[in-house]
Amino acid sequence: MKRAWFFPCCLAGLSVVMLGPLGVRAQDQTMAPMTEHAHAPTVPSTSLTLAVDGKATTPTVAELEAMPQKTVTVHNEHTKLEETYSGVALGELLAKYGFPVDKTTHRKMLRSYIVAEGMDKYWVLYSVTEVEASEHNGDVIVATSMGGKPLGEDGALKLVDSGDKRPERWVRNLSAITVKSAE
Ligand SMILES: Nc1nc2c(c(=O)[nH]1)N[C@H]1C(S)=C(S)[C@@H](COP(=O)(O)O)O[C@H]1N2
Ligand SMILES: [Mo]
Repeated sequence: MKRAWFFPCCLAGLSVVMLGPLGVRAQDQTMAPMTEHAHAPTVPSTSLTLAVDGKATTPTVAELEAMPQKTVTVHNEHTKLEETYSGVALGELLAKYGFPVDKTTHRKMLRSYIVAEGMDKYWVLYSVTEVEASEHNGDVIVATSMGGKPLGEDGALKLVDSGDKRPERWVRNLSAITVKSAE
């Protein structure tokens, strides 16, 4: 008798655990009014244009994946899920493609900023100091996978940061990173 009880309960419990988050997300997409959170149909990113002081390079996704990888687990306050992303630290990317931080550029780092833009032209700002591992506690990475899998509708590249309480500065379908100096 006990066994007959156990299995149906187990299944019911499991489906709540598994369908719960999906249910929330599905409702979000169909019933929520069109806000800035909403996923508009978008063109997936396939490459990244990185411009430092007006000089642009276009590292391929394969080149990004060949660099040292960083994995971060973050709480997505929007989906209420823990998400594990892997990719390259943005600080390392800047170091390799035009903004190495050393004694000669340290002051410039303090006064420089990053515009990170998606295919849909959504864009956000970070300071260069915020993406430097030697300066800041949070990690900012250009992710190429989540949970060991490709990013799907989030494109080839997604900017993710572990320091923000909300995912508003995460950029899906990341397509361009521009570094500028405020001085
Ligand atoms: N490319 C792109 N990235 C974006 C947005 C967007 O409109 N376009 N919205 C942002 C906002 S406001 C939020 S809250 C999160 C939500 O993303 P998620 O639904 O994928 O968790 O994505 C952020 N990244
Ligand atoms: Mo948002």
